[in-house]
Amino acid sequence: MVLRKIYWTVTLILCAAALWSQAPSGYEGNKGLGMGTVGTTGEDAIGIDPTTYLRTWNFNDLPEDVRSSFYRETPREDGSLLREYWFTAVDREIEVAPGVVFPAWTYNGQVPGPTIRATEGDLVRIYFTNAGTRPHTMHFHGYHGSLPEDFVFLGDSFTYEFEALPFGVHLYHCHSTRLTQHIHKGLYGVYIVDPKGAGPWPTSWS
Ligand SMILES: [Cu+2]
Repeated sequence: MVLRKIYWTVTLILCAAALWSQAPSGYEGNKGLGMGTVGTTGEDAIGIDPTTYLRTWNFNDLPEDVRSSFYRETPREDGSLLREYWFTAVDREIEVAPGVVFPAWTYNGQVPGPTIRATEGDLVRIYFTNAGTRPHTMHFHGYHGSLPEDFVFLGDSFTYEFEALPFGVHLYHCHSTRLTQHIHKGLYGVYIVDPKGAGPWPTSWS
């Protein structure tokens, strides 16, 4: 009986101490909960450097000889450009926090996928290969010529071609079902269409 009383007394004290230690006295962010920044993952872990990602479109972060394997532009008679892209869906484990690995499905090994940028009226052509483990697609918001349900099966390829319209910042993503699963696994990216006559694109932030 005495032992049982001691047991419950100690248990209550420990519970109270635990609650007290977590109570946000004079709230100071997450300090009271022992949380905060615990490290970094780095460029190699997640497939991209987030800062570089914000300044990158049409693979312009790559050396020219490497870039030409993923992107090519050709002038057209009407003054617009044909922009050609090479995209591959591939599974890849990415480290979303130190020691926390997420089995992602990616476009070209990165999440979000590479940013596509064109000017209103350009012709966009994308050679897409599915090297992943599920049927995938590329579906572009804005004008697009293909149907979302045109699944590209494992090992297959598909060419998307459409006029860049309307201008704006759009989304592209995989449209295979379950749609939410394919997007949350990492198959999405940015598709920018600049207005015609908007002038040269910036090359730096300064
Ligand atoms: Cu997919």
